[in-house]
Amino acid sequence: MKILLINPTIREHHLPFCFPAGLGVIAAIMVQEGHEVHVFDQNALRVSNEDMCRNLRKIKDIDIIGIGGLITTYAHLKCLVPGLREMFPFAKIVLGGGVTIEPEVIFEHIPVDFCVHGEGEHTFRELCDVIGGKGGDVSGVAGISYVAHDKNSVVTKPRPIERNLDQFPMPAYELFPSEIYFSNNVIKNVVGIDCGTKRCATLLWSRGCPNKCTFCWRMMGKAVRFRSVNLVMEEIGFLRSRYGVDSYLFFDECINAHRKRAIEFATQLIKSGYTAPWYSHARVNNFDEDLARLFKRAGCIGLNFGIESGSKAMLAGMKKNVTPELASKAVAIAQESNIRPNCTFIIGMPGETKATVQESVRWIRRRQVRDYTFFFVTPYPGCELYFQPLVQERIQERYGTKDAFFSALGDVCDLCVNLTDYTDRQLIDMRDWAVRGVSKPGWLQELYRFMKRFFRFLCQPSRWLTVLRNRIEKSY
Ligand code: B12
Ligand code: SF4
Repeated sequence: MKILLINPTIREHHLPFCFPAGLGVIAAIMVQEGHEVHVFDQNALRVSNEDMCRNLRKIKDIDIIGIGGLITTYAHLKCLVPGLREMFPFAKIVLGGGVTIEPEVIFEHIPVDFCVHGEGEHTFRELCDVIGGKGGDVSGVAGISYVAHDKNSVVTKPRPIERNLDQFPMPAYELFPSEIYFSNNVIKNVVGIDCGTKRCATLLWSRGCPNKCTFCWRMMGKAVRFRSVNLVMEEIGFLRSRYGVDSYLFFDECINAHRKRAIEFATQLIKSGYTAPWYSHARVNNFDEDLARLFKRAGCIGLNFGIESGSKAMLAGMKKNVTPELASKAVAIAQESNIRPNCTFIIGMPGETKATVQESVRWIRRRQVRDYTFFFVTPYPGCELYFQPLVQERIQERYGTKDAFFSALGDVCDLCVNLTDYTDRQLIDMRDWAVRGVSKPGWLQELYRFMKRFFRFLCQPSRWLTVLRNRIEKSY
C-alpha cells in the first residue's frame, strides 16, 4: 500500500531541532512491511499548509495518511486535515500521538477516520493490514478509536505497551530531512551549551517514567523500558558516519529513573570508547557522586532537572516526591562534577503564593544556579492535574469548550489556565519578578566559583587521572 506520513509543524518560533522519533520508527516498520512509504516533514521544512498540499499533489493514489503529534498540534491539525481530506478523498486518515487523548473532541472537529492511542508501532501496522484487506476488522485492532456506522464513536481495548523495545527498528532517518534537525544543534542553540560540536541528534534509550508528578502526562506508561545499549550505540554509530553527528540529546523522560540501569548505560558508553558530549533529563533523586562521575566520563555535559519549586508544600502538592534539600544536593553534585545543571521551575499550581515563589527564588540564589526557567503550570489533557475539579472548572470558565482549550494549548511559557487565587496579571508579574529576582552571579562570584571548583579538582587525583585517560583515549 501507499502510505504517506506527515510530521506537522510544531513550535514555529523555534528552529526545528527534534527528530520525530515516534513517527520515524513507524516509518521504518512500514518499510519493513513492504509498503511504499512517503514522508512529508512539514516541521523540518517549515512550509505552509498550501505549499505542502501543492507538493503532495505529485503523489498519486495514497491509501493511508498517518499524521499526528503532541496535543499542542491540535489547532494546526484542525486547519491542515480538511485540506488533506479534500485532496485525498479515498485515503484513510489516521491520527496518532498525544493529540488523540480525547477522541470525541477530535472526531467532532477534525475529519480523520481513525485515532491511534498510545504507542503506535503495532497499532498502525495492524490497522494498515486491516485497511489493506489482509483480514480482520478494525474493531479487533487494539488502541484505536473511530466513528461507527451508527455515528457513535468506538474505542477499542487499550494497546499494551511494548516491553521489548529492541524489536523496533531504528527510525527511518533517510526518509526524513534529518540533516535539518541535526545541524540546528539543539544543545548549542536551544539548551545553550556550546561545547564546540556541530551536529546534535535527539534520540531515546528508554521509554516511560515510574514517577507520578501530577502535571505530567506519561503516555509511555509507568514501567520504564530500555533499549539495549548496543542498539543505541549502533544508532549513534550510524548517525555519526552517515550525518556527521557529534553530540546527542537523550530525550528520555528520566535518564536516571533506575540508578542501576543508568550506571550500566554510562559504563557501556565508556567501554564503547565513544564518549561524545550528551545532554538529558534527570531526576534529583537517584543522583549521587558516583553516578555523576560516571555520567561525566561517559560524555554528559549537562542535565535538565525539573526542580519545579523551592517550597516543600508545593512539591508535595505536585506529588514530586522530592524535597528542596534533595534537589539542592543533586544540583550541587552536578555542579561539582562539571555537569551543567539546567533547572526548570513551575509557577501557578493550585495553592501557589508569593511566599512559595519566593522560596523558589531563594533556592536558586542559594544554589547559585546559572540556567533556570520559570514555566506556567499547564494542565495538559491526560495528566492527573487535568482531572482535578478545580482545574476542570477553570478550563470551563475560561474556554467554554474542550475544542477551544485544546486550540489554545502551546508552550508552557504562556499562561493558559490560572489555577491560583491571583489575577492573570498578578501571576504573570510574579513570574517576571521571580526571573528578575534571581540576580545572575557577577564576575566575582563566577571567579570564586571557578577557584572553588579548581581547588576541589586539585585535591582529587582520581579526577586528574580520568581527565588524562579521556584525553589520551580521544587522541587515539
Ligand atoms: C521530544 C519531545 C518534544 C519535541 C517534539 C517531538 C515531536 N515532534 O513529537 C519538542 C521539543 C518540540 C517538544 C515540545 C513540547 N513538549 Co514534548 N516531549 C518530547 C519527549 C521528551 C519525547 C517524545 C518522544 O520522542 N517520545 C518517544 C516516541 C517514540 O514517542 P512519541 O513521539 O510519543 O510517538 C509515539 C506515539 O505518540 C505514537 N505516535 C506519534 N505520532 C504518531 C503518528 C501516527 C500517524 C501514529 C499512528 C502514531 C503516532 O506512536 C509513536 C511510537 O510509539 C516527551 C517525553 C517522552 N520522553 O516521551 C515530551 C512530551 C511529549 N512533551 C510534552 C510537552 C508538555 C511539551 C511542551 C508542551 C512543553 C513545553 N515546554 O512547552 C512542548 C510543546 C510546545 C508546542 N508549542 O507545541 C508532554 C506531552 C504533552 C501532550 N499531552 O501531548 C510530554 C509527554 C512530556 C511530559 N511527560 O509531560 N516535545
Ligand atoms: S515530570 Fe519527570 S519525573 Fe515527573 S512523572 Fe514526568 S517524566 Fe517522570
